[in-house]
Amino acid sequence: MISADTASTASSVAAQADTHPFDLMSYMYQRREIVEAALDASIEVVYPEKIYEAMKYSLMAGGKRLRPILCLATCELTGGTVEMAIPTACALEMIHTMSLIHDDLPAMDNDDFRRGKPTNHKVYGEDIAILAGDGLLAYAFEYVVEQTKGVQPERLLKVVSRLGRAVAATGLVGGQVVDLDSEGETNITLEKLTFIHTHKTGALLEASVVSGAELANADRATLDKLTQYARNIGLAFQIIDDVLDITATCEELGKTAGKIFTLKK
Ligand code: GRG
Repeated sequence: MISADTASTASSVAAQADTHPFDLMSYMYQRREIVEAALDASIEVVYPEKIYEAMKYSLMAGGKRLRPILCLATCELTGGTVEMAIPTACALEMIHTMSLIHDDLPAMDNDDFRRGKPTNHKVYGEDIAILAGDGLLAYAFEYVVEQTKGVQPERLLKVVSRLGRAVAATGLVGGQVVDLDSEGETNITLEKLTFIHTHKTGALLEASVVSGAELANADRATLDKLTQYARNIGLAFQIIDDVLDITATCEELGKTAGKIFTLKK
């Protein structure tokens, strides 16, 4: 059941769409600008400068900002505001960025380029890159709790718990472990591949979509529908990511292309 609030938001969105067709590209562009400014302001470079610079280097290195935009979008869609969701949106990007820093390390994917720039460990060394990832992960949780305003405390707790679940062995970490274990496997099962995709990529996308609505106090039925939507876009996203890995150039991707073939020996 969709609540009266959600229904009235949906009908006012529909009414607006009649007179002003929704322009997805300009919505994404405008929200991306808001996210960029909030991320830039989120980290102050203080002593010991080296670690804050390393954290900021990867956080501000570009990227589509898909996860924060999804979080803002579902919050707005279900009757909330950008202000309510922006701390969670930034935290999602901090978590995503830390996972990229660690994924690029020699112990994992061993990549030299990310988002069109040298990877964190290439600039700051492996020790600082590990710590920059750790720093971003811990700060993401502090940031959500300290900066979120105008949200019911129990909803905020749900969001914090959801973020934790998306990052832990139940999410990104579990997906990465199975991915590492599968290196060199030429006959990977669909079940295993789906596990990797839904955990390594899908878990954080799902948290991004559902957290926005959670912050806006959406009802259970709306959260369930958004969860289903998020699972589908998570899989679609990963399929496109894998296709681009084969069809796009290093310049277009901003990272090493063809990793699927080079890693699976
Ligand atoms: C989270 C504690 C913790 C550890 C990290 C390394 C690791 C465990 C997990 C790997 C996660 C990973 C790198 C998943 C790949 C996700 C993916 C498809 C990234 C690309 O996302 P885009 O296209 O990138 O949104 P941009 O650069 O646009 O943000």
